[in-house]
Amino acid sequence: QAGPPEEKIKTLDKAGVLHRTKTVDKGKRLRKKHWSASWTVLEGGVLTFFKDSKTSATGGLRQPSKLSTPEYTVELKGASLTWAPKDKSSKKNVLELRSRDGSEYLIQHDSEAIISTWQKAIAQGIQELSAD
Ligand code: I3S
Repeated sequence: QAGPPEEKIKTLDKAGVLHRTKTVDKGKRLRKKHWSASWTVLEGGVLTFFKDSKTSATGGLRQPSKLSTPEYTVELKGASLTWAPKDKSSKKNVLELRSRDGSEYLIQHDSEAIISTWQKAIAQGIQELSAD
């Protein structure tokens, strides 16, 4: 028997457009950075970067996977998040996310206020999952 509908709705922590690039794939450093603006969703302990930034906010919040293809999904369990050291990028406000499988991503937004809210939300997600 199905529970009440609210149980099936995953909690959305955060969504928005961020600049991101993958720098390491499962331990293998990628030769080139390809920064792109990407619709990004944090929910249920998973951070998903979609292929583009054009998914509509309203539709994207509800069912992003039906509207746009996820390019990268990062499980926050066992991940770590730090501010990227200056040698990783000349851009400002860059976060470095390392996943448990040894992949690394840089995440950036020109607005310090916006990147700070993502930093807090992702760090909190990581912390909550490590408490399990
Ligand atoms: O680590 P790099 O090589 O300085 O990263 C830059 C390159 O990925 C560059 O691409 P091209 O080599 O095609 O120009 C990007 O346009 C830059 O944004 C990268 O540097 P930053 O410092 O922005 O992450």
